[in-house]
Amino acid sequence: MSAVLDNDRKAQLAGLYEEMQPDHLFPLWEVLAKLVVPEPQSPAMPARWSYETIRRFLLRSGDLISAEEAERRVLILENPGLPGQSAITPRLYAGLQLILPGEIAPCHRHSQSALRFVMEGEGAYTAVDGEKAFMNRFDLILTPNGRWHDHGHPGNKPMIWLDGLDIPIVRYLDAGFSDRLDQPSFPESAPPASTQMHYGRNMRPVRSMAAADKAPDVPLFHYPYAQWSEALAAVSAHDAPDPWLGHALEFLNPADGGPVMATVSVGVRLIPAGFETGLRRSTEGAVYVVVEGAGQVEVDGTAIELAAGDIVVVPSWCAARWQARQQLVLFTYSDRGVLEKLKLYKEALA
Ligand code: 1HN
Repeated sequence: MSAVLDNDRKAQLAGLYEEMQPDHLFPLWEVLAKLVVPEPQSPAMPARWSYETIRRFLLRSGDLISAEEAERRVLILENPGLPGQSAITPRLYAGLQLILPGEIAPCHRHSQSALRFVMEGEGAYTAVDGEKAFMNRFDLILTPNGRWHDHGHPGNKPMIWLDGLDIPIVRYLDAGFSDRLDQPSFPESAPPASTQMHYGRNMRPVRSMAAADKAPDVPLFHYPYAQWSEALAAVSAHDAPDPWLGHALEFLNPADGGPVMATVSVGVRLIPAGFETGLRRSTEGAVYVVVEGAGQVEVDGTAIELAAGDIVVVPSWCAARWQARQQLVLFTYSDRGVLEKLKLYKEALA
C-alpha cells in the first residue's frame, strides 16, 4: 500500500485486519506489490557445485547406508535461496545418486518425472517397466511419470548420476502419488535397448490396427552420449553458433516432437573455444552440467568459473553470459516446456 495514511486511519486498519484474521481474510492492498511484480524476482540464487565435493560426500554416504536402505542414495543440490525445499529452482529438483556394484535401488513409481545424466561409471542400468537401459557416461535416461523403475549395478565400479526431477512442480500442483513394487526389480518385459531400437532412430513401429496397442506418451527413455555428441559435433562443424546460446540441440519425445517430458526440457550446448555469448535472460530456470571444457558464466554480473563436472543453476530472469576458454560442452535441463505451454516463456537478449 503506497498511500500515506494518518495514524488514526492506520490504527483503525490494523484493528480491522486483526478482527478479520480469525475468519481467514487478508487485505490484498497490503501485499499487491509483492504479488504482481514488474519482472520476475526469483527467490532462487545462481549457484555452482563442484563434482569432486559432491562425490566425496556421496562416497562417504556409500560407506554408511546401502541403496536398498536409502531407497535412493542421493545428495540433494539445495538452492541456497530455497532452504529446506529440496529444490534447485522453485520448479525443479537436482540430486546426485550413487549406486555401488551389486546394489539394487528398489522398484517404485510416482507422479514425478525424472531424468538421469550419468556423471561417472558404467555397467549400471535403469529399468523402466521392466526394460533395462545400460548406462554409460553422459547418457541421458528418462523415467517418465507413472512408470515403474528400478536401478541395478552388475558392474564393478561406483556409478554416479545426476537426477533431475519436477518434484516442486508436482508438489505445487498437489498431484503426487507413489507406489512401491512388492519385489526389488520389475520382471524383465523386453530385451535391453528394445525401445531404443523401436524409437531411437527417428522411426516408430507400425502395426495393423487389430494388433495396435497404445504406445506410452513418452516411449523413448535412453538418449546415449554416443548419439548426441555426434549430432552436436556435426552441427557445430557446419553452423554458426547462436549468439546467445552457442550451438544448442534439444532432446525430443519422438511421439510428439515436443520436449522429452511435459515438465522437463532437456538439451545440450557447445560453446566454441574463445566464443562469448550475448547476455540472455529467460523465464526458464535452468540447470547446467559442464561435460567438458573450461570457461565461465557471468550471472547477474557475478562470474562463476566452470570446469568439467561443475553443476550450475541459472534461475528465472537472471542475465547469463557464457564464455569458453576451452570448448565448452554443456548438458542442460529446465522448465521451458511448462512455461511455453502456459504462455509464460519470455526472453530478453542484449
Ligand atoms: C527417484 O525415484 C529417484 O528413481 C531418484 O532414482 C531421486 C528423488 C525424489 C523422488 C523420487 C530414482 C528421487 C526419486
